[in-house]
Amino acid sequence: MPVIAAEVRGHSMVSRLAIDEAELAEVLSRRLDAVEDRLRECIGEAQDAFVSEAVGHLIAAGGKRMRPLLALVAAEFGDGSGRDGVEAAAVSELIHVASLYHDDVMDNARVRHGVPSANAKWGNAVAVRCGNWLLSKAARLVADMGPEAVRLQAHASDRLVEGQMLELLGPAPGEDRLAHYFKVISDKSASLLSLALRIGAMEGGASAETMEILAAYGEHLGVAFQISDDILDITSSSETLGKEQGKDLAEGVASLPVLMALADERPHGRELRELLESGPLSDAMARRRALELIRRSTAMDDARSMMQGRLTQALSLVGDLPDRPAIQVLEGFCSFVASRTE
Ligand code: GRG
Repeated sequence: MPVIAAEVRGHSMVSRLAIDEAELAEVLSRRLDAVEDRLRECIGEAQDAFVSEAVGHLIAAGGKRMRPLLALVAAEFGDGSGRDGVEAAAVSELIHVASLYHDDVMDNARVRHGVPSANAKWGNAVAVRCGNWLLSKAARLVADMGPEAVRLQAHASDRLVEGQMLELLGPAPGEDRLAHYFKVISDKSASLLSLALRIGAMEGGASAETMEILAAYGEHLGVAFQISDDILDITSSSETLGKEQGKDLAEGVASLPVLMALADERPHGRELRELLESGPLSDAMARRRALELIRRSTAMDDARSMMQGRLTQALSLVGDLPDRPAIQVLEGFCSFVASRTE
């Protein structure tokens, strides 16, 4: 497997969340190391050196490891008789990375985590099979976690794939576009954050009630996180993103900032409507103009306040959890998401 990116080795999320309790930060960092070992072990199980390299490509290239950290934090809400959440963490990252391989094929993305995407390096056929390999590996790990974990993982994978399909299809005639957007992002993004928390809590031996609260927190956090990603797609440069900017516009996908800008009654909104009526913006000049119109409208503020609303809902759930030091990490995740678009 290639050299692991510094972002992963340095546990960037643990540092970014500025966890006050040194002991908790240390435990989580140690467990994240164990997750990396587990992921490497999984990749090493490939029967062929090329398969191992290809499926390890995006795992090594970087990523924040948000889902693994959420699973580990959720395990902290157990009754003390459970396990550390490392297996749940590895499962959630395998599924996440599988979805990135597929996503890059669908978007014809050339770059991911600042390195050539698998499809750019080896073609679509290899990239799709890498995604399938990783998803299957996750299923094998989950099979050893018991039937309830299998049921939860199947449900989340189902939502992931269907969310992506719904995004591709766009809203049905007459369907509310905003409702469609929220359905898509709940399914394609929030479902996996929620799963990570749920199976992490299960592995840690948390009560059914705690699991439900953590899963609901994950749904809100996941929706807010995807909104922040959609805002960054408009506001950040391709260099900062580590992938192409304005991806949604190029594909004709109306993300929340776009939907908000389209509703703007001022001349900006009218010009944007005219531009987007012509279909996906494959022309770079038209895309630049659309990005400028969206940035100048009230859309960014509207999108940010909807994101904040979901973070407030996530935070209110945290108050219902058993009082553990890990609570501050869940609060930290909310601050992190809010700060991404400041
Ligand atoms: C094969 C599991 C599978 C799914 C196929 C392609 C697809 C269906 C789903 C894609 C869903 C997708 C890419 C949603 C976006 C989720 C998202 C916000 C990704 C970025 O997450 P970060 O920022 O990623 O946590 P890093 O780069 O940090 O790992």
